[in-house]
Amino acid sequence: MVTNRTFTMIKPDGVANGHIGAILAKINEAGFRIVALQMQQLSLHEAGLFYAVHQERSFYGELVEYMTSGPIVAAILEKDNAVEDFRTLIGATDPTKAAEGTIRRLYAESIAANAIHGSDSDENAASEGAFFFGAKQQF
Ligand code: FUP
Repeated sequence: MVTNRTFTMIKPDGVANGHIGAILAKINEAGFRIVALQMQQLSLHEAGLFYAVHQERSFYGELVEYMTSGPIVAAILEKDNAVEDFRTLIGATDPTKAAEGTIRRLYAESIAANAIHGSDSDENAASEGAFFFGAKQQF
């Protein structure tokens, strides 16, 4: 099923480095409508659940710890072809490999502290969005 929504999180480095406003502006300028938005600090339990798909990977422990190190900004975004277009907007996981002008190239610190998350499928966009937002928090 193809939907027109994706889920994003501005990660602790993006928030701590003062990039919330610039990143949200880029998201809007790229034609995405913000339909849900909240700032919060994840617990270890919550971050562990969110990244459970990566639990066998060597970086899982550090990733979970990093994602709880400060507040994040979670959002659901709407646009035609949202998942794919948003992955293009954020760029490659490793900011040194991300294309010029992408959010990670502009704002990320490293492969771990890479400024922003973007869902990689419609199915994950739906489940990740539901992890943070109830139906009454989505507009
Ligand atoms: P992406 O979909 O681009 O966010 O990348 P992945 O799903 O492969 O990885 C999820 C997160 O794990 C990344 F955003 C950052 C972290 N990660 C590392 O810390 N080290 C790695 O080698 C790969 C990913």
